[in-house]
Amino acid sequence: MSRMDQAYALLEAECRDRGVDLDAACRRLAALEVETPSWGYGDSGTRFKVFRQRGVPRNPFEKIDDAAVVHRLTGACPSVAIHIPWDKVDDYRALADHARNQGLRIGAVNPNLFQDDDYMLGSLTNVQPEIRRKAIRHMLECVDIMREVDSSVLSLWVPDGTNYPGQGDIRRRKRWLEEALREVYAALEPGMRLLIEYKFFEPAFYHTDLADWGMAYLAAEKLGPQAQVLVDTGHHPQGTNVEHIVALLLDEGRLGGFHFNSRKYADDDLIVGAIHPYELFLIFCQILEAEQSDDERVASTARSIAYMIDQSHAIEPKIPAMIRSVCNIQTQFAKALLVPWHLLRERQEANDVLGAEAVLREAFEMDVRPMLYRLREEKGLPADPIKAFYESGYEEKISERGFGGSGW
Ligand code: PSV
Ligand code: MN
Ligand code: MN
Repeated sequence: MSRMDQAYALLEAECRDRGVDLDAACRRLAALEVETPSWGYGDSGTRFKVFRQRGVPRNPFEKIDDAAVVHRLTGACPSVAIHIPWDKVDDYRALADHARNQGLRIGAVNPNLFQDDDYMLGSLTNVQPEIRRKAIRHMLECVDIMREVDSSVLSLWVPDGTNYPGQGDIRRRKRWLEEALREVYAALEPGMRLLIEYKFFEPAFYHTDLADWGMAYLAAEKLGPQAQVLVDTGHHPQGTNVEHIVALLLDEGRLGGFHFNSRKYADDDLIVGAIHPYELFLIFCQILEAEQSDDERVASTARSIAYMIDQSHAIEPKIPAMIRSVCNIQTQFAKALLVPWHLLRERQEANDVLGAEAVLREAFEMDVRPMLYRLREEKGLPADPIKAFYESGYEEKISERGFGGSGW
């Protein structure tokens, strides 16, 4: 028996003692799909500097090539999100075909309401009607692109806000936003979803029109069932209990998706799971518990979550950083799969404070590497995807692209 098989057998025995079916957990892990963002493959940075790296994609087609490499090595990333106009092309069907030929599909389409000069004082909430119209037109164009690339997710982040008290009329802006979203929502086809993201500050510093989950939830609730909330893990004030937000949105059937990344201070967009792995684990605990809910609405909401990475690499080598994020997600997801829910419930009902806490913590403390190795072996994937990337020669190959590819 190999060392890994022995480790798997040990983990299996430990799981059996805790009433957890390890093979079932492995099957669920194998089905986990995580979308990677096209902008994570290009050069991006901070407001101080964008450092150019050799070999980054020069166009959206090459971003897809890099996303395909991540999928080939991890087996977990069959879709890639695009951002318009960063990924503007003449022929979106050709872009979708290019993805398909490499075993990928185009996932979420992200409109960009923050880089046009006209949007300096707001896009969908601008006091000037013609600028609001321009922003709405851009979003409708994104719905057309969704049709062409066969995407079902329109992922919206509204950067609008003000820097000073009195600069804008908060209530008028709220109504303009609602009006705009109603028009966009009406253009969605059945099966398409509008995922509404929120962020508490930046680029605006005094007030942001969609600042938190409650505002995004309210907007979604007013629009209808095809609108849901998107939780970007980096978009909350320090100390926010993100898993609580996740639980609440799940219970209301309004959790649509995630943008995973890590933050230490603000919207840092670092490698997923690099800073607060326990938080990521606890988020997955809420989701996996909800997947088994007797309430079919809650269970199906949990099963339909769009798991996406939203990372932007200033100093990291792009492809290995993306693979690291995917592996970290798989690790925390695997740990959450090892929670014995019956035992947790038992201890909660007995008001066993420490015992209940221990059930979660002990799952987090388990070494799930045998699960990950088993999964990769069964799918014919390399045991160490990052090592395999460096050995593949792909880095040398793309260095021929030279410098100058931009994520933004
Ligand atoms: C905004 O900070 C954000 O998280 C949104 O999701 C954007 O689409 C993404 O970053 C890329 O700018
Ligand atoms: Mn985001
Ligand atoms: Mn962000």
